[in-house]
Amino acid sequence: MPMSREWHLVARPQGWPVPEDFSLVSTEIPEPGPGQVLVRNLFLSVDPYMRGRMNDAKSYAPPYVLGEPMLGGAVGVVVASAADGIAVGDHLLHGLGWREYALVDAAHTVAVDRRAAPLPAYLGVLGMTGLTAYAGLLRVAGFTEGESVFVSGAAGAVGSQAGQIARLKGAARVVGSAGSDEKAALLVDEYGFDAAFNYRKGPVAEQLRAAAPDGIDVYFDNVGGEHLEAAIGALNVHGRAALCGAISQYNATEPPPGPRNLGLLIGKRITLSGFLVGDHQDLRPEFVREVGGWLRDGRLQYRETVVTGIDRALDAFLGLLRGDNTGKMIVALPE
Ligand code: NAP
Ligand code: FER
Repeated sequence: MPMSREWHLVARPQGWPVPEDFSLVSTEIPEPGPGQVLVRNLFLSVDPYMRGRMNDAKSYAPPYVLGEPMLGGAVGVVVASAADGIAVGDHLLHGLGWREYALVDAAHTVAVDRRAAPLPAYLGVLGMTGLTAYAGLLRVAGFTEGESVFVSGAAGAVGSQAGQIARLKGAARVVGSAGSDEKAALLVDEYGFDAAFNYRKGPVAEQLRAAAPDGIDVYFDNVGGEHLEAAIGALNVHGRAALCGAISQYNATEPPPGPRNLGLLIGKRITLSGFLVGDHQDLRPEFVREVGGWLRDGRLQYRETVVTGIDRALDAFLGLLRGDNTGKMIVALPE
């Protein structure tokens, strides 16, 4: 009998997750009940926020349950349907990733069109990470034409898109940071950033000052910690920071020290705004229209790092936390 494999969390990671915290489990493939569809997953998303859901801590998303399959974005093809309006062969976006076959309530799926875009794009550039970049830069930070922008995590899915949106919307200067010389070069050569640096090569504050000598008006923060402190130092009067993520702290076992220069917010009238993409779904139609247009015109570039095989999904997730990816990290499950 064909079986479905799925990744379970079996122990809560302390610090960096290790393979022993997870288990790849085989289960029988279920039949859809009324209103349900059975989806053969084709592409899984692994995302930094999943690290937070591995902790037993109250947060915006509930913790993963020990001994049960983990959750996450996925795109797949319907192989059996007991739901009105959904047919075998349809492609759907849904939230039951980390597994080969998903039994999903039709109400919790979104149809995707693979002729309009390659399927993994619905997890990245036209999906959750893309909307995060769009909403964070344009709505949360309130970026306007002629401003200077600094993006951390800039070679990743969200960051590479945030920086390019700033450029396409008329930024005076776009600066990015990333974790290798190759990634920094990519930001300038392929994504059109004005300057970029490798944060591993020296203090962020110094490298940022050299890259943005006239300061910055907007900071898109994917990293937190030293990056946030450096950005507060570089922000101009009335500057804004959109706090998107703090990946430098996701595996910390002690609370990290906050930026030591929060006093600067007062005189510079700086605003720091945390946000969740889920609160900005109303922007989706506008986001898809505008980003879809840039993709068709070749004005927006994106990369994906694709890891193949359900048995390698955990490697993909751990690699994401280490920075093995350039652009969106995707797990492909070929048919
Ligand atoms: P990503 O940037 O594609 O991948 C994560 C990247 O983080 C890695 O490639 C790595 O790149 C970098 N990184 C790892 N450890 C780091 C450290 N100590 N210091 C600096 N960089 C480090 O992931 P993503 O999905 O686009 O997410 C980016 C950020 O946005 C994350 O913080 C995520 O939690 C957040 N996010 C927030 C929302 C929201 O609604 N608020 C939505 C989506 C994502 P390097 O090689 O450059 O180190
Ligand atoms: C992330 C991906 C998604 C993240 C947050 C979200 C902070 C938010 C999702 C939501 O709006 O529910 O990596 O990190």
